[in-house]
Amino acid sequence: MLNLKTAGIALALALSPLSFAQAHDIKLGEVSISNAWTRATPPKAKAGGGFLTITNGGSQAVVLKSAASDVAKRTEIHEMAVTDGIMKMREMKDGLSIAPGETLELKPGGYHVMFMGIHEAFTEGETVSVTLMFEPGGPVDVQMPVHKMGVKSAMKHHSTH
Ligand SMILES: [Cu+2]
Repeated sequence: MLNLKTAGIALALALSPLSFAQAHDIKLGEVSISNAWTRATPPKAKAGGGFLTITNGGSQAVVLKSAASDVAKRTEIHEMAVTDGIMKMREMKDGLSIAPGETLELKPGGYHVMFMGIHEAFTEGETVSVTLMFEPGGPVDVQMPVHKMGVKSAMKHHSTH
């Protein structure tokens, strides 16, 4: 005879979801990609930024060479930095190199994926698809959930999940 109380606990464990961080992690060989996100844009916006965390668990450097997406005319890898007191963005033409053992966070105010000439505004709750080209490693498709307009981090904004 099955003990119903025990069966109930077993079922609850079986149904408990993976943590979201784990569910969103993407493995590309020794490289893992996590916490990919973007944020909503004003209706007439021409551009949007994409963010993610890249961890290189391997023994050689990997380079995020480029990015591509159907949502924009051009998709570039950018750096945002203060030069002579002015916040400026520039394209990282050679890509972003991630040393062995290094974790690099692309985030507002720093490195980011730049969607230029977006065809439609990004709407909170939707998802933006982007293909990232790593060397070595090749292309990997990443889904970026669209968070609230103006948020600085995806971490404080998990209520919609
Ligand atoms: Cu930019």
